[in-house]
Amino acid sequence: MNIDKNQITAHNQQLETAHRRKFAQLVEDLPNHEGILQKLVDFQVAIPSWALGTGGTRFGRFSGGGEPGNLEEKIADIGLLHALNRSSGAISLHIPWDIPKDYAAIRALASQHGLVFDAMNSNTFQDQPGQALSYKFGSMQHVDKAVRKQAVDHNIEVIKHGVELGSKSLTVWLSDGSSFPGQLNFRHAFQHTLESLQEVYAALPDDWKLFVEYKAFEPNFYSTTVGDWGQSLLYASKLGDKAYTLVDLGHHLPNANIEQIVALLLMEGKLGGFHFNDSKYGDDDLTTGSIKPYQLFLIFNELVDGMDNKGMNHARDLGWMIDASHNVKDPLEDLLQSVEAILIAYAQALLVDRVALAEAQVGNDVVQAQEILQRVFRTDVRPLVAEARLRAGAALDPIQLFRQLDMRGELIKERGAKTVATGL
Ligand code: PSV
Ligand code: MN
Repeated sequence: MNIDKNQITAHNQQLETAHRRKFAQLVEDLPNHEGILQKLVDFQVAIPSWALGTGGTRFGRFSGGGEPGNLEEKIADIGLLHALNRSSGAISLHIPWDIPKDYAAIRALASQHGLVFDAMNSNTFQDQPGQALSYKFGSMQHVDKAVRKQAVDHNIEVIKHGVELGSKSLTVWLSDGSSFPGQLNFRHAFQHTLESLQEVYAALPDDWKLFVEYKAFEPNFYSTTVGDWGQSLLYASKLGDKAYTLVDLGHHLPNANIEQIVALLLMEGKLGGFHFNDSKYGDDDLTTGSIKPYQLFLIFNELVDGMDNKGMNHARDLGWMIDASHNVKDPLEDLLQSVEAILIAYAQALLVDRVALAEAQVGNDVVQAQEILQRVFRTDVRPLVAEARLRAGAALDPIQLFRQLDMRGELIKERGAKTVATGL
């Protein structure tokens, strides 16, 4: 199903008077809001092809109905999101869950929806039907060179798919590690992984980036071979200029100071990509901003500060993606909520008075530093984000419109109630 422009206009007309009032009140004290609005309009968050179905846990999966059954339908779903919020203009594919059969047709369909192809994701954490060798004991770290080669070849294959689609980056997330002490020689595992990554890196086109994603634990529960930002940075540094660390918010041990991690990675020019989600306990895959919105704001505060310090373009110079797919919400509504939370945190970070904050820091004025940050965090910037949407031709309230038009009902009519999207 498609959303008609007129449906968006009609929806916006219903809400416009109330919106205008709230927006005018908010910007009374914000002299620079025009520049901020443009940044919000430009900011795009990629949607992963595996987040469009209801996620499962190892205990079960409860499909919500109308889930996309193939890549074309996944693109259509992201097209719907983008039509509703104009901030989801990119798709990130996971191979082999979404192998494109006809590149030209897939490219044409994506561009019809205003979508570009963000980072490609390889998968050596699952065995695929017919696969010669198993990843049970790891892929790039494996003691058997033949397994490592299979993992390297798969990644090179993923790059080839990406080149055909116009993607410019590859994200490598490895589940490699060990579950019991003594299982693994850590040095050998690191060395094998590095050598494997070097082979993939050698196949990377000149204008591509390689993102090395880390994760503290799961599915391995004793050690992970790319377990934290230090290890990821070590690989990325040894690989070369086109290799970067990718930060997934759910991949840290509890209470990790992620804002400090991103500040230092940016300082080193080694932060490449970002996976948004939220969590209470681990890699919970909850909606971004649903549990720790203050942390999200603090992370964005460092992102904006660090990118500005390097003269980076906020919208283009890092890969922004949502990586979440939990098991109880409508996945499309959930993604709309995540994008909204990201834009709110970004808008708040843009509002931080950096001159005053620097003064407070130099003066060791701890109280004032906290006041500056929390003043912004406690400001309701939703009218600013809504205004950016209005200017971009999107809906003032995407979730409300999604429900008004009974889009899930329409998708179920189109695709059936028992469809299950590929993914985890
Ligand atoms: C792993 O937990 C991860 O964050 C990686 O980015 C994967 O590619 C993605 O989730 C989907 O499994
Ligand atoms: Mn991730």
